[in-house]
Amino acid sequence: MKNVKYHLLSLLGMAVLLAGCGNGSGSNGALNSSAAEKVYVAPGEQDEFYAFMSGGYSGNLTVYGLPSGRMFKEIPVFSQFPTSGYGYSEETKPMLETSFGFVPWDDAHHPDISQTNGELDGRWIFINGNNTPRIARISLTTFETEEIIEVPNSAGNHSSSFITENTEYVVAGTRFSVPIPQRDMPINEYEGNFRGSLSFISVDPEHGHMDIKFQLMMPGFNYDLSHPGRGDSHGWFFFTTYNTEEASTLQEVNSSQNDKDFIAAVNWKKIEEYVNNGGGTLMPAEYAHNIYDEATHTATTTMKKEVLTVDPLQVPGAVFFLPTPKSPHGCDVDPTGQYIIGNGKLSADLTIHSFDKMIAAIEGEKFDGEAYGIPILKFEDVLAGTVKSGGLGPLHTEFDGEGNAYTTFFISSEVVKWKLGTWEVIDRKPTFYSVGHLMIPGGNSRKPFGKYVVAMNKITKDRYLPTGPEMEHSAQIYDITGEKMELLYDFPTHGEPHYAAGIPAEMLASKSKKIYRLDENKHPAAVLDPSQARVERDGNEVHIYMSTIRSHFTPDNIEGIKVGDKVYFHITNHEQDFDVPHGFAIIGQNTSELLIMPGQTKTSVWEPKKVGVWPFYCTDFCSALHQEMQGYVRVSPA
Ligand code: CUK
Ligand code: CUA
Repeated sequence: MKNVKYHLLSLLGMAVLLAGCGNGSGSNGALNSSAAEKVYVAPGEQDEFYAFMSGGYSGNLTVYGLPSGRMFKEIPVFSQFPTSGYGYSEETKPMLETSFGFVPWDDAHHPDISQTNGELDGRWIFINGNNTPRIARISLTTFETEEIIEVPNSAGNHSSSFITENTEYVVAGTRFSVPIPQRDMPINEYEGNFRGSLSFISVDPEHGHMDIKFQLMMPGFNYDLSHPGRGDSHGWFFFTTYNTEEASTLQEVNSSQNDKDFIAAVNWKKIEEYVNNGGGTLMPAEYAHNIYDEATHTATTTMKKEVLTVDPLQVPGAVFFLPTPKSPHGCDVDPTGQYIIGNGKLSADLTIHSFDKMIAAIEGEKFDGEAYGIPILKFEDVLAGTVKSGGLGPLHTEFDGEGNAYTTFFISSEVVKWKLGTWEVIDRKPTFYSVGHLMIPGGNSRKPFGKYVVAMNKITKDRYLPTGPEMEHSAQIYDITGEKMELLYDFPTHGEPHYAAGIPAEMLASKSKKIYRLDENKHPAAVLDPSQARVERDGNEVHIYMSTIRSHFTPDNIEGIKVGDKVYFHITNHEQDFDVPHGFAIIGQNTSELLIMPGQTKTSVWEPKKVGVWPFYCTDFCSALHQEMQGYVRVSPA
């Protein structure tokens, strides 16, 4: 076994080397004019799909159009964003509060759109922060991050954030197992002492507010990825695991010794019932819950103190392990909910489990031992089939709704199309290079929209003009309407997209919010009429209540400020036209500019250090008199 593993790992290295050799446009992609026509969106015309791509280590979410590959927006989520002042303005700083303090960055991997009856409903999109475990909810009306909840007892929040069929829960699983509760102990005593947690976070159907309903306390494996059951398997959730050896170091020799790791199958409905009947144990746990209120344009943080935990052994029949070769990564469920696909990243074949067979094996109590009291099912009893892919390093699978599945292969750098049920390979196309996730709009729901698959590649190399040592990652869009896939186009992405979620444009565009109404602005420092604009001093704090409209600030010239003061600019944008923000920047400002949307109030703090007369101005070219949007602050000695 070890030899095979070393062989695969060295191939992994080779894929990276080979990537540099891919030259000669003949094999490198789409060259014909029909491909160009398929991605061409003429000036003034609009794309057919929105694609929301995770930003990876940028901590944000980017919005693209498909098929054009044009980037429309970067939505700040876990990272401060100077472009709009997110995470810098007084109103948005609370969004980035955690039990570790202010954490203005994260690593965002898996966006997932809210669903009703297993179909995309376009209300919200959720995404995980991996590093300091958090889940965010973003409104698909305003495209603003509205809520972030921290996940306690978790570390490397990776098997997240996937949504159950009616958005009952957004689910977050731990990648790293850790001591729970955290404590000082030797790392090499990992085995049997570290634990993993799988968090079921309820989503209030009206406002989308999140609340940790329960955390399932699991053995100390790594919980890598997950997906909900749907259709027949609705009520279950599936998680891939690796390091079921519980090695405390994952240098190659120690990990991947087991021939098979597991997919953990969790009957969350059963646990929900247990919890609703008073089951579970409240455990002290500190975590932040941050909510942005659209009426006040302001976020607030609540520190929570405890979380409800559930020991799987207390709920018999709720958790089972399905043996799955070989360090599985992706965990995907087909649109019918019948097939659970585990992609062993150190395996060439794909393992497909059958939900019906799993239920039959559970009912027949046909177990093959247990791990920490959790029954292990027999591999043969739950196996639906194997795809002899011929590829290497399978990672992730999406579905077209026509009975086909598409799996990415990192090492052999390709997308393989195969048929559900017969397991035969239908087509394969190279990616440039070393693809991670892929996305078909709606491709992880009961109703995929088909048409395109987007491959998100890890290595860019020669695809674009060189930009020094660092290249943006590259995405590729393929037409999947025919039997064979056709590569249409490459486009650069931002940060490192892992997963993405796509949705027909018509489901979002018509309900996209165009302005915030000034008469609905409930910000406590809002200036709803320029006559209310004023300067108020309170000790060494100065509050400037300012309004702005093309093409001036009220007030504009401000005197009476002293070195050592803390000056709050509360600025309300009085415009009521779509897409007319005003900006605000003042010399020496060490936070960020503000970008204030029509009807909105935002606040920036400035602590003047030097005596003088200092200008401020609007940073967004808003009218012919934009350059006239200015003012001065006179700063006198303390
Ligand atoms: S992971 Cu990145 S390629 Cu975080 Cu979903 Cu598999
Ligand atoms: Cu307001 Cu430029």
